[in-house]
Amino acid sequence: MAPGTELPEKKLLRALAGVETHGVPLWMMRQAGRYLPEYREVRAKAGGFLNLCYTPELAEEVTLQPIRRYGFDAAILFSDILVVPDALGQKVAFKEGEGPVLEPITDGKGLAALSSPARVTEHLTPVYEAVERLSRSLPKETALIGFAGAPWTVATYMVGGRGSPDQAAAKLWAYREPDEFQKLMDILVEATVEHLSAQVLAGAEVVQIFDTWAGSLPELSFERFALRPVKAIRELLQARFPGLPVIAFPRGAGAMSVRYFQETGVTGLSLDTGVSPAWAREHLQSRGCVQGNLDPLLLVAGGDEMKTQALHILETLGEGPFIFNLGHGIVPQTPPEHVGELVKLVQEWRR
Ligand code: 1CP
Repeated sequence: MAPGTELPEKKLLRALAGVETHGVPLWMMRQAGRYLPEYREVRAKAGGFLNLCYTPELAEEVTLQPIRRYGFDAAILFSDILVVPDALGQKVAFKEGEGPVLEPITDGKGLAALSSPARVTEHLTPVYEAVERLSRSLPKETALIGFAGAPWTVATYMVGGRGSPDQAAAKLWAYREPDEFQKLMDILVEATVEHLSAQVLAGAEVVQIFDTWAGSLPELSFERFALRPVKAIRELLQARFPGLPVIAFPRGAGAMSVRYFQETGVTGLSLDTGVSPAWAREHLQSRGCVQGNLDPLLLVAGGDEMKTQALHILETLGEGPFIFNLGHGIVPQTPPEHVGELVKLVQEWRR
């Protein structure tokens, strides 16, 4: 935080600034979505997932739904990481029951056909309008999180054309022609900085960078394609917005998280379920705020097992700086009442 800046009041922003929070701030990745009946209703009306993302009133409404139900400390803009390839001119479709499908880009010719990364924000104005609406409609204690995918993770979808268990198409391109693949990274760094900057200008107070597939890269590639692009994005953003809190989620990074946190210089690190809380306390929390990391399937199971494991996380990391979250997104089969029980447990912990 810049010298002379006043301490923030919102609990989530206080945790990120490393100051006392009076209770643990809490939100959940994918807190808006198919597990909520009110989401499914809006989604059915919207006629297509991208339509939902690009209709400001509807994106605002589904962002607010989990806040109304549970009073989370943060709202995350309802959108998707794949709006960036869409804005770059790649064909992106969300097929019912199949997930996202893109027309794959596999060579320099495909890259040359993309539109300018400096201009992605022109296509994405409805997204920023949703952010503006939210910054007016959210309760005053709720922080607003903007987000984007990290270049590596977005590239896995752009190159593979869909989600894949091994990210083979992107990896093979990166291994065979690292310099050409780097051009895709450079395009995505620039596009991501523009996209996140526009969200901040519209009212986002924090940004989160999702690197869902970071953990599939071996060390040298992790350094080049996961760590370095996120470091560049963080630096460029904070040059424009000094003190802006940036959270990164390098899923599966394991022991490489230590260097990643240090070298990217991000404000907060979101931990996946595989990270030991005690290890994170020792190696990560001294460097800044950590966030995580309950298994989303514990939220499906509920009951004593969910409570015991949530308390284990709270007892280990709860002194802070800490934000309670899941280790990955809420899954559609989650009973909404289990979310309510977990929220109550976190809110009542040591208060
Ligand atoms: O039909 C539907 O309703 C579509 C399901 C859905 C939803 C609710 C998709 C398609 N995206 C989203 C919203 C979304 N995606 C958010 C909203 C905010 C919130 O958290 O409430 C966010 C932050 C994302 C981010 C996202 N999209 C990631 C990174 C985080 C993660 O979960 O790993 C990734 C990898 C995507 C791609 C994507 N979009 C949708 C799906 C089903 C997928 C995954 C595809 C796959 O690899 O199988």
